[in-house]
Amino acid sequence: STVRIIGTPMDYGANRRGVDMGPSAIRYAGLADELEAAGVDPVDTGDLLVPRAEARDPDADPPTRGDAKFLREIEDVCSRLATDVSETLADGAFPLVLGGDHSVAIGSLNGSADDADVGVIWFDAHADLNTPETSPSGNVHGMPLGAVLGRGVFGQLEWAHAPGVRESSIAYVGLRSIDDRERELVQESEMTAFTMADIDERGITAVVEDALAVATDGTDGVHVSLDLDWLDPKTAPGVGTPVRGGVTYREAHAALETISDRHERDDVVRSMDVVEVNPILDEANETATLAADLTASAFGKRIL
Ligand code: DIR
Ligand code: MN
Ligand code: MN
Ligand code: MN
Repeated sequence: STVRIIGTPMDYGANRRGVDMGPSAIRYAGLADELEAAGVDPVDTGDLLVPRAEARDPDADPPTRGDAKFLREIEDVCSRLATDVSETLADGAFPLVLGGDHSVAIGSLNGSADDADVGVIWFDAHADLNTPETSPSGNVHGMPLGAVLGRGVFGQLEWAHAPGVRESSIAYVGLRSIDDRERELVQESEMTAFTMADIDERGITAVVEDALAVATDGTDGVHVSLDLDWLDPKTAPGVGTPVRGGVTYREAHAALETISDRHERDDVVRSMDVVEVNPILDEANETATLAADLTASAFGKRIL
């Protein structure tokens, strides 16, 4: 099967801090070779054009719209990314999106759910369910699920809202950092939220199997979104918003192997993004290397 690698060097959602270099770092870590070794046929389509903020017309509207920073720039990139992702699926290939900050998932999910009902597995320390109305930071990387669900002002933005993604088909795995207002939103929602405490209690494999059950029930396929800050910062230091107490190296591999075991049986996964690798904050590219390894595990790489 063909996996199309789509680099999206966007840093607008994380307030411009170096996460735009993520796609290069993950490629440099050997992603294509790892995927080939896993038995898939990777085709790298290069990077989407992400205009530099420095090139912005100084007379244009200011970069902050309401309480979301760089929302116009993010709209431009995510709209093009959505088209690339849906065309990739129409060609019978698998879209693998390399971020960039997590706002790229607005584009991936709009593309993946363009013509389908899509379940979501969200591997992240954070809930990413804010909207411009609730965000404490104004950073859109804390809002991609709020956006695709059409919450708040996103309900009026067609490029952001993805009606093919239903709340009840979304499962979080590994939550441990939720804003006060977001906590209520998660609790009142129909989403399934597995926190780090659930992983402690039940083990990662059982939790991921349950997440797969949620995301496959009544959908045409699953989108896997992997934010590297899901892992413990000792293992994945190269991220912009590290939170102690994340999953270990082994748990992360077991999680993605569980996804690929299920995919090999039922062909359930249709798209994936790997986001928030920040080479400026990394130590000798180890977080990018981990991102490449985990992605290969998701596509079937095994020890034996
Ligand atoms: C926080 C941080 N919830 C925010 N979000 C992050 O700014 O909305 N998401 N870091 O990945
Ligand atoms: Mn995230
Ligand atoms: Mn995160
Ligand atoms: Mn839309």
